[in-house]
Amino acid sequence: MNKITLITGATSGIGKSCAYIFAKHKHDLIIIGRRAERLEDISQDLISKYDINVLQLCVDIRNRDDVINAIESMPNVWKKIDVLINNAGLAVGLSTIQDAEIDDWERMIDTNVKGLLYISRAVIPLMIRNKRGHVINIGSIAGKEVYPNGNIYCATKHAVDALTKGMRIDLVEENIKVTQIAPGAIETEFSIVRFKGDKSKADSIYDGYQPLSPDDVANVTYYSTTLPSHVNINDMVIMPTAQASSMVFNKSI
Ligand code: NDP
Ligand code: 8X3
Repeated sequence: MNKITLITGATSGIGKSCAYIFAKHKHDLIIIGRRAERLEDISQDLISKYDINVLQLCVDIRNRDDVINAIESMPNVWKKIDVLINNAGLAVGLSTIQDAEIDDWERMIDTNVKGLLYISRAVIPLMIRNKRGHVINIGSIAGKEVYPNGNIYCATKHAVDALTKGMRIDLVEENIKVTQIAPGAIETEFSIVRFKGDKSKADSIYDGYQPLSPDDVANVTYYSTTLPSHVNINDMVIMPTAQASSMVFNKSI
């Protein structure tokens, strides 16, 4: 029987790459995102390429009732989730505290912290019932350091860092692994979302050095699930070679 992996934010970037890598290794997938057409296209492609089963859940993870209903109403066969990848997340804006749009703060906190919690609260009891599981939270270098104008996004990713540690303590008695993957700069739709569709500003973030690709991050995410049952990666910081910290880049190569 194939393992079952649930991925939030599977319509783009790291989540989409994880879908392809886990599918290639014969995991059946529950894929979550808000863009229904992309979920459908990705599902069809995965099924035809890898001959796996895919369940699409078109859900906004900020909506607590929708998250609970979507997970509860899955057919029982899908409730034996082996791996949960809490990946959906975003930065919106890059401003000082005094100038920022408060609505941007709400989107980041509601998605990166509360959405991750709603999904986790719905899925973890299923893992406990099955007496096994692996929760992987996609954090960020922004959860380890704070950079100018990063304030709220950094705070949400520091929350993911703390929640990962808290989950690991709460779940140690339940045979459930908890891992954080904390990447540096990756070229995805992340910066387009952060700069609200301004593509040239988004592209300029990756000028002069080679950022990570979403496949780079998905590969280490998959690797963390391949270790023996007594071995867990607690926390992995993965950076472009040309990035030493949030603010220090080598753009001379
Ligand atoms: P993308 O913008 O490419 O992908 C984000 C994904 O999250 C999309 O699939 C999007 O799907 C989904 N998503 C966003 N909001 C919601 C929501 N409310 N409900 C359901 N799904 C949602 O960005 P990345 O792949 O780069 O980001 C993935 C994660 O990686 C994020 O948590 C981000 O913070 C983190 N990260 C990114 C880095 C980078 O430099 N890119 C570095 C470090 C961490 P849809 O729009 O269809 O809902
Ligand atoms: C995304 C990386 O440095 O833009 O989490 O915060 S950064």
